[in-house]
Amino acid sequence: MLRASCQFLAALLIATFASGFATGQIVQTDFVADLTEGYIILGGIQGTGSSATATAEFTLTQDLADPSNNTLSYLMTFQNVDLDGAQTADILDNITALHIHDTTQCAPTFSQCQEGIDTAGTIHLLNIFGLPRNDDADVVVDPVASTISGLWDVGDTSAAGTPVPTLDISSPQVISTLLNGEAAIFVHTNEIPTAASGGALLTVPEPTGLGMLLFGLAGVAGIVRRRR
Ligand SMILES: [Ca+2]
Ligand SMILES: [Ca+2]
Repeated sequence: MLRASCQFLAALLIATFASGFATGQIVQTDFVADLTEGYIILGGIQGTGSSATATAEFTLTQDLADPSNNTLSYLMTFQNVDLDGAQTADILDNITALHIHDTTQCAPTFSQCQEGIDTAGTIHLLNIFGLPRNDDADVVVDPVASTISGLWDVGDTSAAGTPVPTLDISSPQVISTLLNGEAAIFVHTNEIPTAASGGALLTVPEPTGLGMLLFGLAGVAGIVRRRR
């Protein structure tokens, strides 16, 4: 048993360090967003009264050696909204636009914008769906599953964005905004064009290779103690 445990630990050590070398230039970060109306603050008023909500998962993959390989994958699952305008006869629940915003930067043309808390007038990092256009060539809208998914990469439209020109996913400024929790998704509908729901992209802590190694060491130490 002890021998097997030591063999397991050795394999874990090799796997940990082999993985570290093999993926040393690649860093992945997971995010989630809870797109509830509670996040929205418009003109000092929190909440919109809309029943539109969604959950969202993201994975940022950074290639430290070549940022042009950076990507952000996303999967959003919606409730009480109409993705294609055909799910309900009511037009108010139709999604008109879906964007990732940088909540720290107001576009100069929006005097009512409040940096850090206000969707109205903060710049777009990515126009995912609807107006003004779909930037992501990989976006998939599935009204049956009520999901929107895709992959933001440098091949996607980034110039001439709205309200001001946007940066692509290779930009250190975009990466910093994401990692600092300053990016947010906003869902715009006919009912509430300013944003029916929204939420910040928050990082998800994950067990690291070192954490797995410490877990393995603790397990072996426990076995040794029991044998004594
Ligand atoms: Ca509808
Ligand atoms: Ca893409």
